[in-house]
Amino acid sequence: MTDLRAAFAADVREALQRTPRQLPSRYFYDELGSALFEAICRLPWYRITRAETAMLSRHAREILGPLARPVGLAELGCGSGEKLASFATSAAEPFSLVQLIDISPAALDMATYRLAAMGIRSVLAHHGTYEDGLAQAARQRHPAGSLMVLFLGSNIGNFDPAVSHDLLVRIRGELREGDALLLGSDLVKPERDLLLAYNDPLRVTAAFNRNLLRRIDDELGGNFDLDGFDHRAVWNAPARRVEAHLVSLRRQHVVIPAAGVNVTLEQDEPIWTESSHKYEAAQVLAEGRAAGFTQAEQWIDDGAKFALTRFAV
Ligand code: AVJ
Repeated sequence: MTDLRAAFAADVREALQRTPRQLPSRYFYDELGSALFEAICRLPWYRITRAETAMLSRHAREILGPLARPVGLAELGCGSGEKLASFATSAAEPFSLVQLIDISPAALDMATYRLAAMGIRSVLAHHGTYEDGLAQAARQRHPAGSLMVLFLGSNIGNFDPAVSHDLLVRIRGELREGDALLLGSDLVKPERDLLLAYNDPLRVTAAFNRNLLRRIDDELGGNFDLDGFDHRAVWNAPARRVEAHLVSLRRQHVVIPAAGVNVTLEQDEPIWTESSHKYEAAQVLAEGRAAGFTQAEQWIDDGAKFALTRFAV
């Protein structure tokens, strides 16, 4: 068994044994999952990607303004690289080095290809978690100028407050004076908008969620019956997050040989697969400060309710 598959198996086992049962959202992004996420980004009800891409393009020069040249970029969770490409086009200046970090090899290939097609060839791709990729990116940064870490798309929203704080501290710890973090955060908005974004009428998000079971069946020999689960999105107001669940439609036995899992799910029992935290704009600034960043500038899309914040060291 490869290391990656062993880690997948161990994480699935650990999460399914919790109360309530869970599965880790970072495993959504196999090849099919990444393609389904790309489709979600094009749904009219899911506005994050379009809003952020437009802001990155509109404010590129301002965002880069105070950074020492040449600027090197490192994007955590670059996905297909579409946002980075649009940022680079609008920036209209060369970057010393662009580093891509993603958990999905398919996404890294796509992003590298996209940047190469634009003539950006000083690219390093790091396959792995944010923590490992970030450490790699710091080690391999271009010696001159500054480094800007991009953590976009409200990817930070998948983490509980304590974990996201630790991640911001870790990012801050890898940066030097003159460097920056560009953080994309989805803001609190009316519940009906949130539920449409995470339970879309085309059911693409439901497929994205269920694909995690399909992946476990394929890669770990699981016996999940995809028709035996309903996708459910709920707004947890006190915790300020949308939660995605897969609800067991009947009492059923789940066996995943490669993960050593043998459990019984009751009818209506949920498996909690994802949290997408939503923020107040001022809260984002406070969290940056709590992580040790001293300066911040923020751009807000009032229609989509999305914030881009540049934290400087
Ligand atoms: C990529 C984690 C930011 O939480 O909004 C989209 C993933 N899940 N629809 C999010 C997602 C369901 C997305 N992030």
